[in-house]
Amino acid sequence: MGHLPTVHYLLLSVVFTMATERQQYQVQHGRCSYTFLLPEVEHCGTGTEGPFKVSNSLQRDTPSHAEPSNVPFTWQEGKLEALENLTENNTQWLQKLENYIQENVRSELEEMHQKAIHSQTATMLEISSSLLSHSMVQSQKLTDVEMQVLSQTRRLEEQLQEYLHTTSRLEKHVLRQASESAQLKEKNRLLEQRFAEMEVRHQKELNALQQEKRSLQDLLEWQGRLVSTLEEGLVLSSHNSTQLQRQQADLTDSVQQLMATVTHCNEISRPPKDDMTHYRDCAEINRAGITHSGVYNLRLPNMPNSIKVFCDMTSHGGGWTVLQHRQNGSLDFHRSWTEYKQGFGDPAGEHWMGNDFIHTLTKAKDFSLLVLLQDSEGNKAHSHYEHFHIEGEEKNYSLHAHRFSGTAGKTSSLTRSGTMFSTKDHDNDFCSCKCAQMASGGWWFEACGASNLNGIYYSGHSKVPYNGIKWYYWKGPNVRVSMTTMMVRPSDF
Ligand SMILES: [Ca+2]
Repeated sequence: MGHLPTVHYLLLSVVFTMATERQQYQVQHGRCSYTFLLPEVEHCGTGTEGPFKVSNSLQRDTPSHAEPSNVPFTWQEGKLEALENLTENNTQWLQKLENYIQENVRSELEEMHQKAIHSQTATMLEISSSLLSHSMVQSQKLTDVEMQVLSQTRRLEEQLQEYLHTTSRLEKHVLRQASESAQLKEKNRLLEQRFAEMEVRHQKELNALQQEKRSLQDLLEWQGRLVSTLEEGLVLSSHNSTQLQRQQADLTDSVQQLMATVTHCNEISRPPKDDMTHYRDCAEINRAGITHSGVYNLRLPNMPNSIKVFCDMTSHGGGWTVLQHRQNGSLDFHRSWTEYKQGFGDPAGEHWMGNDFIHTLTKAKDFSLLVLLQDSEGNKAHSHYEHFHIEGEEKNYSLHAHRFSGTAGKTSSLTRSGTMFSTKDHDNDFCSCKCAQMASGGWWFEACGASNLNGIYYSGHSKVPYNGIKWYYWKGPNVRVSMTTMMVRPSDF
């Protein structure tokens, strides 16, 4: 219905054009123009053919003022009829025009409608596209959210699995703990039972021990009484022992007096040739023509008694008085100061002459010392000192030996001059220790020195210990010495 004003406007425009032009009509509608040709009236000629002019102008309801009012009715009727026909034609034409216009308008409307539809469609498409893109974005977001949800779900599932696993483990642990707890309870019960049994047993034992203790106390009291009795007996025995010791001392004195008497008788009854006992050393005996090695008596100056010595008449020219000799280890050399002072052993075998005799012998004149050695393999060597003597007991038998030579080492193994003699009960060495106890035997120990011919005699093939016989610079500390001899002879022999 909104198109009706437009149609009226078109009609007015058509009317206006028809009034201005003849036979050809043009309608302008927007950018389009429409041209129409109207049919000519057959019975109406041009102005020259009659007094009535027929034009294609619009029908007028009122007659023109120029026309005369005295025109005959027939002609007027004819004219009216022609006008009616014309009007009818025009009306038809207008109807056609209207139809045409309506048709065109409809097509326009349709076109507009189509355009509107297109526009709306485009808009809709645009909206759809926008919606689609929006939908895609939303879909992407949804996908992301879905992925996140899936990830979360997966993680939760994993955590759930882990929790389940942990729970299972904990359940097992709890079960195991419960089992162990039950076992422990059982053990505890057994232990308590055993403890109760032991307590009973210990109580019984304790009772028995207490009874035993009482018995022992009784026994102890009885033993105490017995000890007192024994002590009294011991005092009596000691008194008897003292008496016995006195009797022994008296007997010893008697024996010594008898021996002195016997010795005196022997000296009185001995023939004059026994005056050899007055030789002061073996060199004198040798000089006297006796060249057989053996035991001889010497009488040293200022010595009350003679002394038996061994004279070596063969080695190194003979005439040697032997001070010390070892050959088989049969004699113990770990002796006291007094024993070394007086001498010990048998001159025919292993012996020590005695420090007092050595001092007396070597102080009388200038002596030389010869040391003979032999190892377990039979190898022999010697060390010689041109000058040798020892001092008296007041100077602890200090050693003096000079002018060394020989085959038992290029260096002297004997300690330097001035070294004092030490025994296990007299420590005169230069060591904070006690060399005589460590190294064994009596010797001129320095600290403790390179020699000790009075050490322990070791046989066999094992390594020689520190307390063995030692002459260090001969073959070192490990040589096994099987024979030693120390002997002196006047330097001028
Ligand atoms: Ca010492």
